[in-house]
Amino acid sequence: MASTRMKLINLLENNRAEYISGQELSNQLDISRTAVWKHMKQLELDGYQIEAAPRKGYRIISNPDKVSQNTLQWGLETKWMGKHLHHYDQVNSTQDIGHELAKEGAPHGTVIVADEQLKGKGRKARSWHSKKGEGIWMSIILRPDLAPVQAPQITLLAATVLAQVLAVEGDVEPQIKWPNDLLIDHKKVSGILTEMQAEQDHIQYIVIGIGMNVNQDGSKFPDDIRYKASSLKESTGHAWDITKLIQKILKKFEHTYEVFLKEGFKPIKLTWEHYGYRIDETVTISTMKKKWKATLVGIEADGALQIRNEDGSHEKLYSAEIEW
Ligand code: BT5
Repeated sequence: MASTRMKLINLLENNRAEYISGQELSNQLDISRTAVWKHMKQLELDGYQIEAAPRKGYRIISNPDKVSQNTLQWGLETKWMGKHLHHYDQVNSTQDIGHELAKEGAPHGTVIVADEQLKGKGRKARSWHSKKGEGIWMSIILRPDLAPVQAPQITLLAATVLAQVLAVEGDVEPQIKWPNDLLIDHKKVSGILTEMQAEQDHIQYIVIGIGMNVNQDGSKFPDDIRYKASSLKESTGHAWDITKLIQKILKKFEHTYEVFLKEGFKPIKLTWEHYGYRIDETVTISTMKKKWKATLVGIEADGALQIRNEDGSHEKLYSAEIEW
């Protein structure tokens, strides 16, 4: 169904200037004219404006500005990432759907996107504010051939993907606050949540959740995060096409993942450190037990944060917060 619709969109896109008759579409797609008509109705529901002129045929007048499986997959320049893609108007959390699909055997690179999340999740049972149509609320299922201890590398990899997409597309200067926050001008624009199902020595699957604030005005954030949250629109002064941004993220993710498989974690580490927030600076760090000042040095291959304490000793941290 989806691939016939994709072919139909291609035919219509390639004939934008002219009409293409129902009979011709039916011949080219090898489906009945009634089936062509049904697909057209579906495209209209997806937000395509289609003109149907008697005796002439069909033509696309305008593309949708809303996100759907079709719009996401049309023009998606990837080999495997997002080839299985599920779009929902509203979900509790795309992470939950990711786990369900992964348990049912969904392949590596399956993507879940929602317009709105009612119970968006952050780490440690925190919540993630995900209002309708304002950002990217997406989960990706990966089946890496890795040991569970290497899973944090995938979070760090994802952070470099988002930083690079923001830098290139948004012409902004993003920074990655260890371990998983993307900041622009010291405010959080994006967060990553990595969850996995693993055996002792092997990852079965990872569901990597990406939340990115895109088109919010600052005043739309709830009071408790307004001072520390921002959106791409806030940083650049204009609204963004969410579909295109998702496509860019998926393409960059696929490429970076392939680099990681070929060359290991080193290139990812270098990119991460290039974007690292306050690297070589003294910051305040807090854990459950204490709060202290230290200099951020970089990251380790196992995802740990390297710090240098005021007495010159080096330390690896696996769980801590860097204060704002
Ligand atoms: C994260 O957690 O930053 C991970 C966020 C992952 C969200 C995605 S959306 C798609 C997928 N489905 C889900 O259900 N989740 C993933 P953490 O580092 O724990 O940060 C959470 C904290 O960020 C909250 O406690 C708030 O202080 C703040 N926060 C909540 N919503 C925010 C938003 N939209 N923008 C900026 N900060 C926010």
